[in-house]
Amino acid sequence: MPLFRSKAEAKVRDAGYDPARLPPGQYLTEKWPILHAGEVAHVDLATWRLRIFGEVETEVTLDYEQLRALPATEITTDIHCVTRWSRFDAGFKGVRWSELAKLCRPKPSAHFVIEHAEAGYTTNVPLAAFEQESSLIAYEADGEPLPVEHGGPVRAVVPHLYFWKSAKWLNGLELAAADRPGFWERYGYNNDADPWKEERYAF
Ligand SMILES: Nc1nc2c(c(=O)[nH]1)N[C@H]1C(S)=C(S)[C@@H](COP(=O)(O)O)O[C@H]1N2
Ligand SMILES: [Mo]
Repeated sequence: MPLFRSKAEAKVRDAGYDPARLPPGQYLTEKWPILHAGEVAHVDLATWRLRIFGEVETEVTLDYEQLRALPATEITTDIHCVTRWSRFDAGFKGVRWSELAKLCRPKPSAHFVIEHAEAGYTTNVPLAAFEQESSLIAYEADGEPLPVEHGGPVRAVVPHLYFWKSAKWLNGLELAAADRPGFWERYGYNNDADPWKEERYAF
């Protein structure tokens, strides 16, 4: 739809951004939409754990304090939802996969990560996606503790893929030898989810 595309690009230009930052079929939103299946999960910080398991030499379980004690990284990134909104310059702070890899030591057979979240939400990505410098296990957004409606206390942020690949209310990272479709992937979303290739749906 070239008309929609040019309108969306014009809005990006008017907002002072380079239109080249907008992936095909997306539009810019200034606010941060809240999107998830089911209810907001209310996670108790005291009992929250991140379990890293599967194809690892050492299974690791971190509580919130232990996660916060690891070297942190801050990123500013654009995020893209498959429902077509994009938000620019979202700020996140958290821990890179490289830090967690030092603790769990992935086996050579580990090629995929299944993100596990509250209420059974899962999503699958290649381990290589997690290894990207812009991917984080995030506990802050825009300088504040991650709001519960955006997945607090801890969510995944894999911003180069459509945002359903970034599980809110994260509680597990399963390293897997073989790929396994997650929640939306089983409902026909594209397994690869590259917004620049418009990999929205499987068919
Ligand atoms: N646990 C969980 N994480 C989830 C989802 C979900 O339904 N449950 N939805 C995904 C989708 S489709 C999007 S676009 C983003 C939205 O994140 P936001 O609400 O912080 O914008 O969360 C992703 N992570
Ligand atoms: Mo989404």
